[in-house]
Amino acid sequence: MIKVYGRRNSSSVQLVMWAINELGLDHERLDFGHGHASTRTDEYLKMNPMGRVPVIQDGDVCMFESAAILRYLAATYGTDDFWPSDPARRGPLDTWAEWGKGTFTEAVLEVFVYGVRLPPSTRDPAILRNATARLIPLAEMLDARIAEGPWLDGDRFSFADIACGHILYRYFSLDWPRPELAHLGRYYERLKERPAYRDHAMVSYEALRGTY
Ligand SMILES: N[C@@H](CCC(=O)N[C@@H](CS)C(=O)NCC(=O)O)C(=O)O
Repeated sequence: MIKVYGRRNSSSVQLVMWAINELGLDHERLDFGHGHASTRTDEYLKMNPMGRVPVIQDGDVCMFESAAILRYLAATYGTDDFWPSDPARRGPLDTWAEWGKGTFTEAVLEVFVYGVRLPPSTRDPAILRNATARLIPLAEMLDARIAEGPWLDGDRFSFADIACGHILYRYFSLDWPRPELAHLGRYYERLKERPAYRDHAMVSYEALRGTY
């Protein structure tokens, strides 16, 4: 049984929960982090000295950093489609996983912080203009990359789709001047057909409004 420490409305927790459910793993999630149990106790800080969510415990394995957790789960429990054993196939996919969880997600989160976390009185439109200028070219890159599809590894759904796709709920549900990108739109529609995505990545962020 895998234990996940982290609140459902954290995008990093969503990445891990989507992976666990996509892989059909036995698990229990405990509400920790903003508005829930504290991540600042000695006990929690022993698991993650950053005091952030998520953390997982799987037997003797205790880990933080959602992208590392995704790779651990994929390598331990994934099929060869989900986590290719051939480095020549996995490496280029991992490039997109790294880019998706790092560069792309960080840019989406700038728009998220502006539109959701900041109280309206502190929203400077220049923040949104800068965030949009950063995000649009990245979204265009993902649109071009997924044009062949249906998944980042062609017909095979993999860990890289989770790293890139987990943040698309926020990308598509936030109110911002989103460009019309047909391939990316269709990719999101395909993700929404996956029950584990609907249940664990499409999670309301209403409780986070104005909490910065
Ligand atoms: N790079 C880390 C980021 C962890 C992180 O910043 N988590 C946020 C939520 S997405 C957090 O812990 N926020 C404070 C809290 O919930 O108490 C990861 O991917 O796991």
